[in-house]
Amino acid sequence: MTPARRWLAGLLCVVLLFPASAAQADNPIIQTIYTADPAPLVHNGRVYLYTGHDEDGSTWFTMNEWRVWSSSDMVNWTDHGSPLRVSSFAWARSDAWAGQAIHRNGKFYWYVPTTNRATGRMAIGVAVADSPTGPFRDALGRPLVENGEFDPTVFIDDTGQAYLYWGNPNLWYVKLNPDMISYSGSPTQIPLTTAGFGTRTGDPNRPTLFEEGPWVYKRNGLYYIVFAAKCCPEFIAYSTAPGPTGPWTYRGTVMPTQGSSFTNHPGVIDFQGGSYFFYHNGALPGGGGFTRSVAVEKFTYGPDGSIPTITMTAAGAPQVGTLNPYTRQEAETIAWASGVETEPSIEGGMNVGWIENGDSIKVKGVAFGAGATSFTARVASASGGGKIELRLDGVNGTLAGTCTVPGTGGWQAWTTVSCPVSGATGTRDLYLRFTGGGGYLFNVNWWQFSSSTVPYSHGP
Ligand SMILES: [Ca+2]
Ligand SMILES: [Ca+2]
Repeated sequence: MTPARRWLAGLLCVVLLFPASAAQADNPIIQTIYTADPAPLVHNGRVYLYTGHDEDGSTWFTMNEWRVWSSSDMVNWTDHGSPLRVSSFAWARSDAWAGQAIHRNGKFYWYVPTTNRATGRMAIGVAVADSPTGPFRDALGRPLVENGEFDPTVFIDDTGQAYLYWGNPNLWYVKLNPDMISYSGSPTQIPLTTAGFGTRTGDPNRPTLFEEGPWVYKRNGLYYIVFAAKCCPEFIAYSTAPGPTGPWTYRGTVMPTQGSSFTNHPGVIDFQGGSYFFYHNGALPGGGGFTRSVAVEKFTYGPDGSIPTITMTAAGAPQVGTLNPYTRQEAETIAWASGVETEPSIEGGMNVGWIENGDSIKVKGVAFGAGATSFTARVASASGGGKIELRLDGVNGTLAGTCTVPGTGGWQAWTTVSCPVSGATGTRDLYLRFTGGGGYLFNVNWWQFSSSTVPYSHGP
């Protein structure tokens, strides 16, 4: 943990002392690190969210790795760590900037801009994996395409033809081959006309609003390009077209300049009947233009396919469904974290760590039903351990149980602890509140409630 991170953790604790604001806040959706450049992907009933990672205390775009998160309900997000980093590309030097992943033929292709060590220019690499959470490997051992521009977005049309778009200051595309790691033809510019991309005043070199960060998709027969507009600060705008390469018509603002980051980056999906807009801002403590955080809002398209103007909120998107506490849930599945961080676990996946007295994790919309009777957690501690308080509806809410965590002889020396639970009924927000002495107390890998209720029985 860096001093800056410790400072951030402390500030997050302070934020939670103001329950009026904290109780409703689920945006930004990641609190354990700074994240940027969201790229959501819907696959098999989950949203996989690919992001960059702004290092703590950055004063430039200091970004060494990409990260993956996922959710089935848009509010509780599981941390899948970093399955791709600059060092995954032997030819890359630095700059894990804004990419996007897509699924095709059972594989996941992640297009990312990074700086080519040999040329010193931004290039676009492609990584491939068998799972949306990786591990990803460099598919080519060289850039897929390189012209010094960046911010790739990828799209597969109904015809099966795939397109890769990217660019700043220009806007380029190539037609990807079905293997998704090669292309036919040459990189081609999309003409940046004011009719297509709006009018920018005051910069004769850039007459249109298009700046960077394109996000291309098709919905109800209409092609969309959502992009970061103007600079700086940026806002988010969009254009539409009857085909994948145009001609584009400028349609206006998606999100005004807001949120104390001078950049922004769009990601748009439909999920479980709703439409969602991902973006980033500087809303976390210590946040700003180089310490950004990914957030999300739900929206509804107009009857003509128009995107409404969307405002950043601290509340974020409503929950889709509920979370089942009677199956194993990862400790790193989090609606709001205060004071904790995550790390890879020797048992696979990630675990929560850096837990100190008073830290907490909120899990939203937990469906206890008729009532839980016990709680089990997978824990490890190189110190003397501590306690997990199970609080309902708020970090200081009703105490439904307390589990004691012993020292286990190591931060990755895992054991399972259980404790009785009472009063956990219905659908409630669950807070895991950690207490103990000084220093780091213990790590948590996963947890699960159980109920003595006979399944499928009704009545007393
Ligand atoms: Ca802590
Ligand atoms: Ca875990």
